[in-house]
Amino acid sequence: MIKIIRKLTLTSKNQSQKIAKESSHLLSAMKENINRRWILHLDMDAFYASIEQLDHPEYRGKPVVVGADPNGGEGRGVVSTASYEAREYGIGSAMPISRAYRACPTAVFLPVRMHRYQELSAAIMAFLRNFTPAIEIASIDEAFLDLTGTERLFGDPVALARSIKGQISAKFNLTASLGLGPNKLIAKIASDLEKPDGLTIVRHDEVTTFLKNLPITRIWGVGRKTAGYLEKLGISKVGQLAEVSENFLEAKFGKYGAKLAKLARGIDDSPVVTESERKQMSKEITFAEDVEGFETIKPSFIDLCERVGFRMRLNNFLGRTIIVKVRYSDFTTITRSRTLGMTNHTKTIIDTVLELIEEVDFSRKIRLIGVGVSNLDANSPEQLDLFAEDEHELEAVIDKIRIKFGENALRRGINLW
Ligand code: TTP
Ligand code: MG
Repeated sequence: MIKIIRKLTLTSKNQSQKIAKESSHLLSAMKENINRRWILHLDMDAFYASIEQLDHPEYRGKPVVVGADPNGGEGRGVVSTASYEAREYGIGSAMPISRAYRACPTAVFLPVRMHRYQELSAAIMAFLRNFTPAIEIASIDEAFLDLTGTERLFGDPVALARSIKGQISAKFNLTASLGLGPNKLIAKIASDLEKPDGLTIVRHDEVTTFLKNLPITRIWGVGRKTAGYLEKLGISKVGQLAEVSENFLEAKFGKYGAKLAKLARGIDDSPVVTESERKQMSKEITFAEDVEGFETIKPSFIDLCERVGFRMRLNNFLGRTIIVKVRYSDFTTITRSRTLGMTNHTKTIIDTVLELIEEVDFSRKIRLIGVGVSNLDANSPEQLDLFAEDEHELEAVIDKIRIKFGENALRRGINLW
């Protein structure tokens, strides 16, 4: 009897040990799964300029600058982007167009053909949706894809990233740079590292080594001011920043400091936010050099309105509140907003923004401007048809025709405003 009891106790002890072992395996597998996200970031190379070179073979291999009219070096406004050939001359986005002209007067200077870029952007994003519904369209030429759990359908995420890259260049005749990593931060840094036409894979156990020697400005939110302060302390590499205590950074930079400590260690839990989960659509430009004067800055505001409006229509969104943001060179920031009826019409956004910025002081040097629409509502297709009766909302329909049949199918009066 004693033997039997002992045996029973032994069995149940063994069993409970086995169960404990299994559940700890399960837990760590689950934990690992949580930690084992695979995020892909894709960013097209020299997007506007590459499209110009695609549409005009005679511009291929030449320095191409897309943006404001250089007007023989007297032009106002800024560069939207430059081809990699033009970058050799030090030309880049947000630089005054007059400076770009001085750097390379023989470059091909072209105006922005926003509708053409939007048309290709829409096609590329639609293609990317084939791989995962968890896609965050971060800008006109940039998206995050959460590939976690897509293995069963598409196999290894590393092979999938390679295949997506190949398919983009085969389908669209444009190159993209991709970064694959355990989170958005790493994926974004990775996609930028080997531009153009790059593919950088950072596996989960490679994060620390990957970040170690990168400059701290690669980390989200580390701008001139933060970097300047840290550099005075002798911290210029991410690896050095990762050794600074979270408490210290929090004491110095507040809430962002705590986040910064995590980012420096490669920790970023931020989710890929799909368009339907988005609370606000906004777009900002940080000028390469601080700029002043309404006439200089107005085209950039209009450009931002175009980009925000298109993305809203692309995603069937309507929004109520239009917001503008202006950050001066001393980092003081002002925002102005106005709440209207529901809209996603570029002209309404532009009209409202132009009214809102009437109160802005353009005689001071400006570092950054932004345009956003909040109070968003997903629009149903039925609503869209209803609105289409209205002249304003016709634009949504026009976009769709344009996306389907190409830019020349319908052309909007370019100087509508
Ligand atoms: P980016 O992806 O920042 O630049 P890019 O695609 O031209 O070059 P890269 O190879 O470095 O990615 O921006 C995408 C497009 O957005 C760009 O082609 C033009 C537009 N844009 C502006 O109009 N103004 C700006 O200040 C920036 C940064 C981009
Ligand atoms: Mg790009």
